[in-house]
This record gives sequence, C-alpha cells and structure tokens, in this order.
Amino acid sequence: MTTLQSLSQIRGVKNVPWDEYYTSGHRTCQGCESALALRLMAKAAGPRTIVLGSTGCMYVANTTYYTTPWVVPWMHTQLGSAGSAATGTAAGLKALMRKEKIKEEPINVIAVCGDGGGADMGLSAISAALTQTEYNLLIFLYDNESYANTDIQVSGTSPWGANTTFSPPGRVHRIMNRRWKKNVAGMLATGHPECRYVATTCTSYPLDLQNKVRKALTTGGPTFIHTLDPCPKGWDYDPRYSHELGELAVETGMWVLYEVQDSKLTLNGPSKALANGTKQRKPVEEYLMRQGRFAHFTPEDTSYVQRKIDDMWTKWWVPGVIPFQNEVVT
Ligand SMILES: Cc1ncc(C[n+]2csc(CCOP(=O)(O)OP(=O)(O)O)c2C)c(N)n1
Ligand code: SF4
Ligand SMILES: [Mg+2]
Repeated sequence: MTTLQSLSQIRGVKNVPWDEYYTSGHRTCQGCESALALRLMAKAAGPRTIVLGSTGCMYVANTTYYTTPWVVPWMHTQLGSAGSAATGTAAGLKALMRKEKIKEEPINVIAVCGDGGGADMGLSAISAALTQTEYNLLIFLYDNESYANTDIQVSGTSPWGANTTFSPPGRVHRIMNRRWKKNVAGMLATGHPECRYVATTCTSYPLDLQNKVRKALTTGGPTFIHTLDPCPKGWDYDPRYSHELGELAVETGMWVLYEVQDSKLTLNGPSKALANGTKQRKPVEEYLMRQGRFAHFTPEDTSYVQRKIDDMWTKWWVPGVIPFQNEVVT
C-alpha cells in the first residue's frame, strides 16, 4: 500500500484551510449543496489530490467547454463506474511509483458519484472497490435524492412519496414513489468488514464533512462517504433555504450522521444528541412541508413518514444504520 498524507482534524471554523481547490467556473444552480460538498471535500483533501467524477450534475455543470472549477486534476468517468475508476487510478499510481516513473509520494484518489451513479447503477463497482484493501481511495457519494442532471428522475435514494419527473402525483395515484430510501452507507459498512472507514455527513455540517474526508483519506484502504445535499431544483424550494433544510433533515431524524472507523460506530453531532435523548427530534412535517416535492402530501402521508422515522429511532438496532429489530432471537 502506498503511504498516506498527514491531514490533521480541523478544530473549529477558524482553522479551516483558506486555499480552494474547487472554485469559480461552474454552472450549478444557486444554492446547490452538491457543489458546496465538493468545495469542502477538495479543501479538506488539499492540493495533492486526483478527483474522478461520474456523470451527473457534478460532471455536466462543472465542465462546460473550456471552463472548470477544479484546481486539482479531475477526470470524467462513466455513470456507474466511480468504484472501478477509483481502483484503477489507485492501482495505476501504485504501479507508476513502483516502476519509478513518478516520484513516490502520497496522492489522494477520490471518486465522486451521485445517488443515481453510486447508490443505483454503480453500487456493484463500489462494493468491489471496498474489497480491494491494498489501495487507498475514497468514494464520495453526493446524494441530491434524484437523477438530477437529466431532470429530476426518481432514484433509489429519493424519499418515499417525493414528486419527481418519474413519480408525479396524479388523481388516481397520489403517491407514485412507494420505495423507502436505500440505506447505502449502512449496507456498505456492514457488507464490507475490511473497509476501515464509512461515514455519512451533510453540507449543513461543514466541519463534520471536512473532518470525515480527512479521516477517510488518512485511515487508508478503500473508504466511503455519503453526503446528503439539499437541491433547490429537485426538492423545489427557494435556494436561500439550502442550509436550513440540511439541518432539518438531521434534526427531524430523517438523515443520521455517523461514522464507522475500524468497526467502531459513532453517531455524530445532533444525531448523537437525538440518540442519547439530550435533544428531541423535530416533527418530520417541519422538513417535508418546506419542499414543493412533498406539496401533495395529505396529513396521512406525513404521519406515515413520521411513523417510519419513529420506528427507525426506536426499533432499529442502530438508528439509521442497522435496520434489524432491537431484540436478537437466539
Ligand atoms: C449509462 C448511462 N445511462 C444514462 C445516462 C444519462 N445520465 C446522465 S447524468 C444522469 C443522472 C445521474 O444522476 P446522479 O448520479 O444522481 O447525479 P446527479 O445528476 O443527480 O448529480 C443520467 C441518467 C448516462 N450518462 N449513462
Ligand atoms: S439540479 Fe440540484 S444538484 Fe443539480 S446543479 Fe441544480 S441544485 Fe445542484
Ligand atoms: Mg442525484
């Protein structure tokens, strides 16, 4: 395994690095939290980093002809191939260093994918990457809860009932997306016991996001981060509320912040406080009713989502991570 960079944990906003490696030159929507996620990720990773980006908003809106926000080397890869691109790049770097074609030095390899590219189409490639323990890499899944770039189609991580172009509410069927959001990080953490770092985060908690990127890159081996990013276009709200919506996702318990490092699971930030009872969950209505994609919800629909979230926090073995019932039958 090649050596790792030394990237210390950032203690407080005053210590966030000034240098930007994802800067102006993109055309993402106003209030796009996925763009912010990449900006924070690149800042945390620093200059000796290669980024691979699968097809999606964060490819198309970032690479208009002759312009790009990337200051570090970036390469496009196909929609479902973040995992294979990451493994191939890490293997290529290792071979070039072994053959002394390039200087031996730690270089971060980060593959970025959306929920369509990572949670649906490229899930098997990510799974394969997480079993190749000889390579250092990070798969960074930015989740805007739809295939956004092709006009907001429903994905495996779209919330129950959300209005998307493939699940529009109609007179006969009000709720068209009847699938519950996929538990991607939980599935990858429990399914790949040799993967040393898996985490969830959200752009509304920028220090959490940056420190998790640094932990992933300094822990070594293949690692995975799943970030929830409010998307004004797909979620249908005024862009000024992006930050607030990310906070509400966590405070209502709909999105859980955690990390699994060397098999040790820790809930972070407000999720930890919700789990140990020092903070009460806000009603999901406060989150849902702020977004046009849920404008067709009746009180019964909102109660259904509330019940499912209550179950997750009271009946799951670990809320947001392991959906088995608390009691083990022996
Ligand atoms: C194999 C393949 N199928 C379909 C497409 C068309 N396509 C381009 S981007 C995209 C949406 C990707 O969604 P996601 O990964 O969630 O990224 P987002 O656009 O939301 O950022 C689709 C379907 C493609 N590029 N390649
Ligand atoms: S559609 Fe959503 S994810 Fe895509 S650029 Fe706009 S805000 Fe960002
Ligand atoms: Mg998406």
